Amino acid sequence: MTATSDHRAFNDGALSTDQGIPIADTDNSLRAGARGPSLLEDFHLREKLMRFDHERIPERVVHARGAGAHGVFKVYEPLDEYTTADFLTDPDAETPVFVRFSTVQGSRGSTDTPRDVRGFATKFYTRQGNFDLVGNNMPVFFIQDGIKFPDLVHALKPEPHHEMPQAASAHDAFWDFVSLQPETMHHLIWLMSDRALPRSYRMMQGFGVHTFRLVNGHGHSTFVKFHWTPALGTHSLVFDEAQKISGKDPDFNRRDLWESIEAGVFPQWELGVQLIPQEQAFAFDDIDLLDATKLIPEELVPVTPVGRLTLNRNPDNFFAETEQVAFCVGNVVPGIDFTDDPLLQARLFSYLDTQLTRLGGPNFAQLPINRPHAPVRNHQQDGLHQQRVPVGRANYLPNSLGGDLPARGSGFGHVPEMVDGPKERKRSVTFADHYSQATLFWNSMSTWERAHIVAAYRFELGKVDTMAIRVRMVEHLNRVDHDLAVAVAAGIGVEEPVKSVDNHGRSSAALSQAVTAPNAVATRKVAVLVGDGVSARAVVRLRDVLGAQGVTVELLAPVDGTVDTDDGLPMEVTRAMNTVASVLYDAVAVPDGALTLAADGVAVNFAAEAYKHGKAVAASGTGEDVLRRAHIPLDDPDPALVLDADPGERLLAALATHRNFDRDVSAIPA
Ligand code: HDE
Repeated sequence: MTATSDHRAFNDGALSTDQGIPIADTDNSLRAGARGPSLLEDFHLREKLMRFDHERIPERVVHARGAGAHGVFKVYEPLDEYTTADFLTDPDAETPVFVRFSTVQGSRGSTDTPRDVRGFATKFYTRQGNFDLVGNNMPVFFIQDGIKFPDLVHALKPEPHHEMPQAASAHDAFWDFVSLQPETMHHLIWLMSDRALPRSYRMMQGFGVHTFRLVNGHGHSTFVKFHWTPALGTHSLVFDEAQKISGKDPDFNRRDLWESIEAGVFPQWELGVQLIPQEQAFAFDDIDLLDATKLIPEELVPVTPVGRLTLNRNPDNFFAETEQVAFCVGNVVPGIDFTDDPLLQARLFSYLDTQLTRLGGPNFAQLPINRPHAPVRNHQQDGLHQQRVPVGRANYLPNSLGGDLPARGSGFGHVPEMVDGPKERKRSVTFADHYSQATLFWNSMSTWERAHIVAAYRFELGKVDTMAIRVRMVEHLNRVDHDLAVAVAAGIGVEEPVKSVDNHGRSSAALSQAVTAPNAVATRKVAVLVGDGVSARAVVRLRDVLGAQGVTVELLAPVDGTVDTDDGLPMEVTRAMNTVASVLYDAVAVPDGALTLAADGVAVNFAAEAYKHGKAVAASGTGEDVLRRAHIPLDDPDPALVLDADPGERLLAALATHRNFDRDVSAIPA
C-alpha cells in the first residue's frame, strides 16, 4: 500500500478541506449559539467561501462561448514528401486531440445559434509537441492586418455605452466599421450566408484560413491551406429557426455535440490540404497567398484528403478542459511553419499574451488540458501556479553542474526565408482587391442561398439606425453584384443604386451548400405528434424504421404522461409538446388517429414552422388535417412532404438531404 492510499484510508472517505482535514459538517457554519454570530475561526466556512468567490476567470475576449471534445487524428499516407511533422508521416500513429468549437461575438453564457463565425480549434498532442490549428468555419477573415483586430472586435461586440446587443452583429457600430473598411466585404457575405448558422458543429467545415508552410527533410517548403470536411455534410439552420432556438435551447449546438458522443455516434472530419509549391507563390493573378481575405478556389488547387479526425470522448469537466484549454497559433511542430501573412503574424503574439490574463500567469501550459504529451525539458522557472518541482542546482545553459545536457541541433528549424525591405507601415498593392471574391461567392450560390443572403443583409442593415451606413453598404454591395445591391436596397429603404461594375461571372461549385450527396441520418431528431386515439401501429412502425437508422424519435403529446392509442392501450410519450418546439427537430410526423391535434394550436404551429424551415413533414390520415390547418399546400410536389400511411423510408430519404429550401413558404404564417 502506498503512502497516499494509507492516508486516504485514514480519512475514511470523509469530505475534507483543501488541506486534507476531515470535515464532519458542511451544512452549518460555526456560531456562538444556534442563533448567535458566526465565528472567524470557522476555517471550513472561510475556505469554502474563498474558493467560491474565486471560481470565475476572465472569459475569452473573443470566442468566449464554446464546447469541446477529445478525439484522435490519423494520417492516411505518409506525407514525408512535404513535411517532417511526425503526426503527418506515420499512418500508425493515433494522435490525441482536443477540439473546441465556439461562437465569436457572445459572452460565455450567450446562445449557441447567433448569426456568427464559428471557431474550430484543434490541439494535436503529437510526439513532437503540441500543434494548434486554430481555425474557423469560414475560409477567409474580415481583415488583412492584425493591427485592425481590436477595432473589428470593438465594433462587433456589444456597444460600450449600454453593452447591447449581445451576440449580434446587427447594430450600427459593426456596420459602421465594416462599411468603412472594404477589405471586410468578402468575409461579410459569408457571414450573411447560411454558413453563419450551422445546424451542428458536426456539420460544419473548418479552415486554417492563413497560408502555412509544410517543410520536408530537405528543408524544402510547400505552401499549405488546411481544410476540415465533416463526414455528415455541411448543413445549416435558417435564420428564423436559429433565432427561435436561441430562446428554446441556447445550448443547442453544445448539446448536439455532447449527445452524439454520448450515443457513440462519433463526429468525424477529413483533413484536407491545398498544396502550392513555393515556386508558385505568385501564380494566381488576383490572389496573394498572404492575404487572409482571399481563398484559393478548389478549381485552381484541389483539396487533397490526408487524414481523419474522430471526436470520441466528452470532457470530464467543462472548466478544467474546455474553459482552460489555451490554443496558441504559435504552437507548431517541426515540419510546419508560418508565412508572412500580417494577420497570422499578429496572432503569433496575441494567443500567448491573452493566456496570461485569462489563466493567471505563465505556467498555463502545465494545466492538464494544455500539457504536451511530449516531454518538456527547459529551464523556465517559477511564476504563479508553478506545478513542477525542478530538481538540481543548474537552471541555466550552458552549465557543467547539471548532469546530462539537452541534445542540440535536432529541434525545430525556421525556414531560412530571405527578408529584406524598408521598415514601413504599408499594405501591399496585391492586397487591394476587396470585391472580386465576394462576387465569386455570390455567383456560386443557389437561388435559395441567394435569397437567404439578401434576407440576412436586409435584417442586419434594417437594424442599423444610421441611414448613411445603410447607403454606404449598398454602394459596396453594388460593387459585388448589382442585383444583390438592388435586392438589399429595396428592403432597407435605400434608393436603388446605378450599376457601376460588371460581374466577372466566375464561380466555384465548392462554395455552395446546395449540392450535397445524401448523408447519414443517425442522431437526426424527429418529432412525432401524438394524442388520444393515435394509431399505435403507425407510431410503432415509424419508430422502428427510423430507429433502425439511428434517428432519435420523440413522441410529443399535448400533455406529458401517456396517450390512449386506437388499440385501447396507453402509450408513453417522451414529453409535452409545449416544453419543446419544432425548431429543435429535423422533421415532424403526424400519424393518423389523434383527432384533437388539428384543433391544437401548438401542434399546428409545430407543423407550420417545420415546413417553413424546409424540414421534412410527414402525415397520414387525420394527421393531414393538422397540415391543412397549418396552410401547408398538400398538393405541391415536394420530396420532403411525405403523405403516406407508412412514411418511414421516404422520411429517411428526406432527412438524408437535410432540407428542402426550394419551397415557397411565403404563405405560411408561423
Ligand atoms: Fe483569434 N483570438 N484572433 N482568430 N481565435 C482568440 O485567444 C486574435 C483570428 C480564433 O477555442 C483569443 O485564447 C487576433 C483568425 C479561434 O480557445 C485571442 C487576431 C482566426 C479562437 C485572439 C485573430 C481566429 C480565437 C481569445 C487577428 C481564424 C478560439 C482567447 C490578428 C483563423 C480558440 C484566446 C479557443 C481566440 C486573437 C484572428 C480564430 C484574443 C489578435 C483569423 C477559433 O488571442
